Amino acid sequence: MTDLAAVKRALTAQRIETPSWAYANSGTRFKVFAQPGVPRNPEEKIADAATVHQFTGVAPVVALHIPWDKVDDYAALGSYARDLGVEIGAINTNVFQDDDYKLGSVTNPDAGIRRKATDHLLEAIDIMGQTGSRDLKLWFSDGINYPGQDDLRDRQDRLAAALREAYDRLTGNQRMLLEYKLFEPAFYATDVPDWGTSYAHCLELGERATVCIDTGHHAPSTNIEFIVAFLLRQKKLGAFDFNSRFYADDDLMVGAADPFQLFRIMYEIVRGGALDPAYGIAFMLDQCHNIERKIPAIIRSVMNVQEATAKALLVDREALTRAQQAGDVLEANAVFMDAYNTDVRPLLAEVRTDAGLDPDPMAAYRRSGHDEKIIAERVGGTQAGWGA
Ligand code: PSV
Ligand code: MN
Repeated sequence: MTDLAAVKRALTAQRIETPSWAYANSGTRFKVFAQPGVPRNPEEKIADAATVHQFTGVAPVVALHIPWDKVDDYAALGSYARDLGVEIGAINTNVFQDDDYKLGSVTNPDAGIRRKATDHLLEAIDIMGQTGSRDLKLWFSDGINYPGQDDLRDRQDRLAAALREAYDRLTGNQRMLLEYKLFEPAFYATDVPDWGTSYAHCLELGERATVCIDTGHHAPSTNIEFIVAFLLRQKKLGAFDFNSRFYADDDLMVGAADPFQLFRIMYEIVRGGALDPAYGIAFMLDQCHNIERKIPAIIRSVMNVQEATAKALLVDREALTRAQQAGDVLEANAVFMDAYNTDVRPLLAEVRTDAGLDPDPMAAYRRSGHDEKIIAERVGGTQAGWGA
């Protein structure tokens, strides 16, 4: 039997981190469609994150991307965020948008460019000190397009050296999250293509280094929940970048393309005792809203994660274990699917009402007139955008 009060407590305590860049204009390599009301600076992105938190109650952290969110005074940005009721979360580094990085950043054959890229990682750690952020999030676009273009193994050595330098700079509760991605922008070989590569580097670095799973960064049909279970067992899972994909790294709303996969992932989180924020996993979104309104898309994404989590919490673990141990394949699968097929929306509505929130965040946002307000207010200036 599932303890409903415990399920509600877990859902109330859940924390989801939203990405500053998801509030900005974004697009594909073919076109960025500008939207009215889009933030013009990091403060307005943080204000949008605070709005999402206001309607959902479970998104009190916003991740920054440097230099997209570059400001003169990060401590002031941190207190601005806190005044709005949110904290600054992971500091994401960007060593993929400078001409120098054409042949790579920390794995570039040129030592001067490697130095520049590594210095950016160190700069991000300094920023973490000022914002009070715990997590340094690293994703490298590094890789090669043609066989023979560079030495695969030397590139691993260069990567390890840069990671070591950054790792040794971490203090206090600071951690390093190493994200992997199968391909893109490099097409033939990527220097951190998969969880195994990330895991091996993290293992070599030490306990502050853990893997970040971006759900969009795998080959089709990859069993992501297996990776979750494996890394949790090794205490090497540090974060998610949630989003969904149909084809490649689509960055669509999490839970939109494959809600069943999200449920399976969240089940492994619950099974591994890793849902509690005290466990230390950062449940981040990494999405782009190219054609839909951004704030409600992020509210919807947060709700999708909540729904998958609620279903995962409803799995009758005792009945599941009994069926598994009896080798009752169909019963075990039925127990699992019963939870997935439960309509958890009334339960989540109750959780929200208990927390003093509107039970329907999408409708509440629509009614609030906030979208119209930011469209009217945010005129003039330069809209923030992916890559700017
Ligand atoms: C790369 O595709 C990635 O997932 C990394 O997390 C980047 O920092 C982010 O997207 C930028 O949008
Ligand atoms: Mn990502």
